[in-house]
Amino acid sequence: MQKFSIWSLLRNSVSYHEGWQKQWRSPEPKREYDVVVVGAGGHGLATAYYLAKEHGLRNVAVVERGWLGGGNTARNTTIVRSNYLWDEATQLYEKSMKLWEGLSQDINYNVMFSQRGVMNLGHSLQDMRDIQRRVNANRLNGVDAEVLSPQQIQEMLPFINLGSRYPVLGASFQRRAGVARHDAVAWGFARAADAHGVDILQNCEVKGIRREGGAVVGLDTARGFIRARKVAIVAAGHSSVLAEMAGFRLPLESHPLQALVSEPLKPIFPTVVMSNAIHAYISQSDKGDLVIGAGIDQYAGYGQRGSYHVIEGTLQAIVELFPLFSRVRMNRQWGGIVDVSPDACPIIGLTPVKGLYINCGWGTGGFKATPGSGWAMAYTVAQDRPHPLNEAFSLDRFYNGHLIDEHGAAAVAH
Ligand code: FAD
Ligand code: PYC
Repeated sequence: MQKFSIWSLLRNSVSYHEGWQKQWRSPEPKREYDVVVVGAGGHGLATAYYLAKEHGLRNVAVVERGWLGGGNTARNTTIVRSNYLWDEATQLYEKSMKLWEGLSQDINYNVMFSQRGVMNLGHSLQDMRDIQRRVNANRLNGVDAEVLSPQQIQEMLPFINLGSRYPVLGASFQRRAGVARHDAVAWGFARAADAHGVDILQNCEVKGIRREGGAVVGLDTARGFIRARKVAIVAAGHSSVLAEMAGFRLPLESHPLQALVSEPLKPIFPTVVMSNAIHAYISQSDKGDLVIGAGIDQYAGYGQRGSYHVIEGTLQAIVELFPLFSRVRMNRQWGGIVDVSPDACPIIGLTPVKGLYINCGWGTGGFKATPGSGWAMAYTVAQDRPHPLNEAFSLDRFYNGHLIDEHGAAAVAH
């Protein structure tokens, strides 16, 4: 694999950047793989990468119905944090945070991880009690967290309106949290997985999952039948569709979730601000756009678009908090399909079909988990059992009642 470094950049700059190799191959599908991962979003690509890197599995393919990274991975607002409430969730997201901190070096690809901090605003006394409790829980788990007073918030954001219809009484703040560049995450994992021999098969929709004697044997795809010893479903908003192909059901609802970006502005917004209570969050990309997101559309659906009344409510809230932005023009809007579980936590583990594994239910918050999710999923597939980090996130919890209710820390209303 061609290495990115200051020297390779310099070398290529004098030859008009014509010497760069393709970042990954586009091979024909083999007849058979040890593992096929369904879904080339960040989570699927990370799973394949860690299967190869950590577990030495090289006969691996990732099959994708469209283009790699074209699902939620390329549609999200890129917030990365690990300030969840419950021990199980905090440890999983914190594992991911640690991987983020070394990711660009590990995969030799700049994912532009920027630890500019994430603020979760409190607008009522109950919000502030919840914030105190979550900050305490985070600290007990060794995760950095602090409570900011309104004055401290105003020092960071002098133009915030603390006394609007949504009074700001304080916030939780995680300094190690921030944002990363979503496309780069998909491309970086794809390139690193490909370098380990993983075949990435785009335009290869899975249309059926073949089983024999209760075990998976392969996939019917748009590019023919592919035999597989093991299959990992990592298909986000379409997880239920794939589970149905394998004859079991998932406790998930698929909903549209949307975001929008403004025209580019000079750097003005130094951190990330989220408000669960008013369903709005905002940051500024390195290009200068304000990146703004909303809560989910309440109806279930597979249309990758959002609706106007949600945009209107979100922008109303943003302008109340930041009147300065009232004349900024919005440039683009889009939606993704998120797979929401009843306790706002993911499912990572075994399924009722032998050799078939599932990673889904990340809902509105899976981007931050991309490396950790791939790492835990790779372990689960390679060892045929969950890692202690994802043991609590099995499908069984919906039968035995050991739910991990993270609605409060999900930070986006659903
Ligand atoms: P995806 O990237 O959706 O990958 C799944 C892939 O499976 C897709 O490429 C799809 O085409 C493929 N697939 C589906 N069916 C098939 C099939 N039959 N055959 C083959 N391939 C198939 N999370 C955060 O942590 N922070 C945020 O700030 C944040 N903001 C968000 C904002 C928006 C607007 C949205 C929509 C989501 C946001 N999320 C955020 C959530 C996050 O984007 C997702 O949880 C995460 O990207 C899921 O990653 P993934 O790789 O599992 O999914
Ligand atoms: O989980 O932090 C999050 C998030 C932000 C926007 C959407 N999800």
